[in-house]
Order: sequence, then C-alpha cells, then structure tokens
Amino acid sequence: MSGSCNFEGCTVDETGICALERDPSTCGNRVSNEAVGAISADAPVDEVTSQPGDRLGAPVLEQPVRMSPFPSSRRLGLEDLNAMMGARYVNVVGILGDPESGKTACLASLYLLVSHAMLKGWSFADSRSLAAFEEIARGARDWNDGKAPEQMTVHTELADDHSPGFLHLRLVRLSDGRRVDLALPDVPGEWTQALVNTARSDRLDFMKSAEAIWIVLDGRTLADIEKRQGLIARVGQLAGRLNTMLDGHVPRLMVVVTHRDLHILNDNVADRLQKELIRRGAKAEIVGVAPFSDHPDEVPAGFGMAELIDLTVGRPAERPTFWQSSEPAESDRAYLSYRRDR
Ligand SMILES: Nc1nc2c(ncn2[C@@H]2O[C@H](COP(=O)(O)OP(=O)(O)OP(=O)(O)O)[C@@H](O)[C@H]2O)c(=O)[nH]1
Ligand SMILES: [Mg+2]
Repeated sequence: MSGSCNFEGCTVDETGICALERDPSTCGNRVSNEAVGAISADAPVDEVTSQPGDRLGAPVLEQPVRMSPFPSSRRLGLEDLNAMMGARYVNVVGILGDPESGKTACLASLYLLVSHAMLKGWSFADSRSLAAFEEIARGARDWNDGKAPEQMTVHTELADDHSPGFLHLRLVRLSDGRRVDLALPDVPGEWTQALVNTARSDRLDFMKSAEAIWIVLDGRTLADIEKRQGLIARVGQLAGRLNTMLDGHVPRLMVVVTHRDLHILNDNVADRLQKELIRRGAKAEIVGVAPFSDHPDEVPAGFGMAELIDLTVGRPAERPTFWQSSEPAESDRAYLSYRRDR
C-alpha cells in the first residue's frame, strides 16, 4: 500500500503504475478519488446525492393496490354489461313505456316473485344487482298499519340521464334446467316520450343488442275510451321509430298491458292494437300483467309475469329423442317362443 492508495501492495507512488492496471486518476482505491469512487461504483452521482432530500416525508412503504372485496350490487352500467356479455350469453331486454305505465313495477314484482320462489316455471340462480332490486322493491314493503302504500314504486330517476342502469337476474327454467341471464334496464318514461316525439334514440343504443323488447302500456289508459285511441296511435309511432332505429331488425316485441287487476283487456282493443302494429310492419304478443294488485283475491299480485318471462326467453327448442324407445310389442315375442311348445 502506498501513501496515496489503499490497495495492499500498490506502488503507484513509486512507479506511477497502478497495481490493478487502472488509470490512477480514476481508480477508486486512490485516497484522492475515494469519495468519487464510492459513489460511482453503484449509482450516478446526481441520483445518490439527491436521494435523501427526495425521500424526506415520503411514505416508508408502498401502498398496496386496493381491491374491492365484493363487487358492487347496484345497477350495472354499460361497461359492466359489456364485460358480462363478454363472459357469458346475456339476454338483453329493451323496456319502453310512458311514465307511470308500470315498467319499474314489473321489475320489482319479478324480483319479489322470484325471491319468494313464486315465479311459475322458474327459479332464482343469481343476481349482480341485488341492491338495485332491493331499492326498487322497498316501496312495496313499507306498509302503514297493514295498509298497502298508494304507490308501490316511485318514478325512475337516473343519476346519469345519458346512460341506462341495468338490473341483472339469472334464472333457471325448471322444465329443462336452462340458465338465462337477463339484463333488464330501468329507464324513465321520458326516454320513450323523447323517442316517440323527437326521435331521440342515442340513449337507447343498447337496444340494438336486445333480444326482446317490452312496450309497457298502462291498462287504465287502454280502458279509458277517451284516451285509448291516442295511446294506440302512439304505440304505432313507437313501432315505426324502433324500425328506423334498428334498421328494420326489430327483435321480438311484447306489448305488456299492466293493471290487469283493474281492467281486463278487451278483445276489440287488442285487435286494434295488433292492426296498428301490422300497419307499421311490426308484430307483437300482447300480455296482460298485474305486477301489483288492488284486488288480490281476484287477481294475485304478479299475475302474468311468468308468462312474460316465458315469452321473453322463448320456448324451449324441440329436441329429437336421442335413443328411440323400442318397447317390444306383444307379437315380437313370437320369435323367443319359437318351438318352446315342442
Ligand atoms: N294496482 C296496480 N298498480 C300498478 C300496476 N302496475 C303498476 N302499478 C302502480 O303504478 C305506479 C307507477 O308504476 P311504475 O312502475 O313506477 O311506473 P314507471 O313506468 O316505472 O314510471 P316512470 O319511472 O315514471 O317512467 C306505481 O305506483 C305502481 O305501484 C298494476 O298492474 N296494478
Ligand atoms: Mg320507473
């Protein structure tokens, strides 16, 4: 080791040659280069000298990435619906109808029926929007001293008036065990009015993926002779708008007439509705429902909802018998009995 070098046996002071064959002016073992050497060995000068100042007040540990323990069970937005549709087959249903016609009531009633195992032919499998269903069904549960509330559901208002909120329900069909995922939008009646009156359809773009569309009509309006014709004409206009919006590819239509507990749809009115739809190039099934009932002894609450779901999902496809049964007829045994009597 020489005076200016820490390396054992180095004679750089005497010979001018570094024992490690390095350039003496940059060798880290030289006393004059030590500070620089220590720094340059590991990191750039700037980084090391600036570090202590930068770390002051900084968190000691990295914050772990937070994951929500349970997915939200509120209404699904369009992104949630897209993600779900990427993972499994989803039956999107379009639900249209004037304000107060009974759209939300149908959804609340469907949820109440299925949650009490009372939806004929169907059983509950899952829902990603239980909180949203609970929210719309809450009104039907708050009874005052055993008296039913005036309004079972309240007018639908969305936090974002530009994008719909969907309710999800997975049901199992008891007849064949088929599972269906229904995506049911709960949108305000004003959206239907805007479509009919001003052809505003941007918010209803999701209907292009719909497998069935419910046009919900207030049965009381159809029963009222003064208002009836106006409503039938508007249904025709709506069918025309749908035809334009969906480029002629209108999915299965269902005209859902609510308040079946108060009024039975007259055959003559049903005919006029059908004629109006045919005039517009549309075809629909008409279903009378009573999501809630003011006369539960005559028409139970939830009347017609199972039929509506049957129609929405479609009838089960006829499957050919895989292995034909071949029961032996009486005479077939003749071969086995051949000569037995001899
Ligand atoms: N008795 C009886 N009441 C019903 C029936 N259908 C709906 N209602 C009531 O009619 C009112 C209006 O129904 P909603 O389902 O809230 O109407 P909506 O179409 O969702 O209306 P908006 O959200 O304003 O577009 C509610 O108080 C329901 O309880 C029915 O078949 N029978
Ligand atoms: Mg509503």
